[in-house]
Amino acid sequence: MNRQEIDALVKKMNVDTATGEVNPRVQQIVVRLLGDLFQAIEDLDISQSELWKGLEYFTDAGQANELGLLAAGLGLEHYLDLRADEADAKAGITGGTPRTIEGPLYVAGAPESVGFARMDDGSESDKVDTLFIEGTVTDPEGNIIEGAKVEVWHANSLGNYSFFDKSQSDFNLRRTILSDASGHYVAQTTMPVGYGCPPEGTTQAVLNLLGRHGNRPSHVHYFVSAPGYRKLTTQFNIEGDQYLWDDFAFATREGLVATAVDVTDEAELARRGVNKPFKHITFNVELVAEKTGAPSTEVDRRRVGA
Ligand code: MBD
Ligand code: FE
Repeated sequence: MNRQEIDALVKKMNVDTATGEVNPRVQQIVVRLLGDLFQAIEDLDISQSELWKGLEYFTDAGQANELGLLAAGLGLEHYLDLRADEADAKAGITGGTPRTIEGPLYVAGAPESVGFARMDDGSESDKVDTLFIEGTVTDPEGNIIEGAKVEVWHANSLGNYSFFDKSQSDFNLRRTILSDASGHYVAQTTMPVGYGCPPEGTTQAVLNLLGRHGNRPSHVHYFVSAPGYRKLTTQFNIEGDQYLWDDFAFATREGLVATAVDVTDEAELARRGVNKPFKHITFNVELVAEKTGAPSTEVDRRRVGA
């Protein structure tokens, strides 16, 4: 069939059959995606068995709760960032810390504090370097933003995230820090290790068939928000990781590479209240003022709240 015939067929089956109230946006999207799928079946001569394998794949991926991971791994989530950047540019919104993907592992409701938070529960203190992360939240002109909500989350020394990894304590390595009167936030935590897709999982299965790995570099996620400013979803990825520019989720971006500096100075250790050398990352955040008519930075997606 040609595209005209396919579109006519899709319409006959899914538009002309409507007897109840239609959601026009859903209809538009379903009709378009079905037409594109039928066309792909035609062009690639996709067999019945192949089609069922595909549907069974989505069943399995959904049951494994890996569809968010798949969206990251196939670059869908990064593509949406590129589109959001384009939309911002069109709306005249420039500057500020670059966005990058949320990923599938955020948990709402982390403990909140002002200025400082200890993020780790101490269970890995002997295995892994202590990391201090600090920065200032400002607008692009450098004006301090007090009371910005800085939500931070990252993986442990095995690349695993609390809640999804039930062996970790509740909200381990997840905190919400409000910037202090100087716009400053400080997090004391442990050095994250890059995430790897579950090797026997559904996402890795498709990556294997594409000849791809499923690894991320070491990174730390952020949601930063403040009244009157556009919500920022971002992360920094840490210099020196072998996957820094070979991230299976394509989240590393210019402006979002952080350097972990070794600190050994005794006076500095004492000041921080720690008894061994630590790593230090500076990650300043610039939020852009909200603008009426600008594309929304809120993404409505299902998120767990433990
Ligand atoms: C992660 O930690 C992550 O950030 C993404 C995008 C995908 C899988 C795991
Ligand atoms: Fe992550």
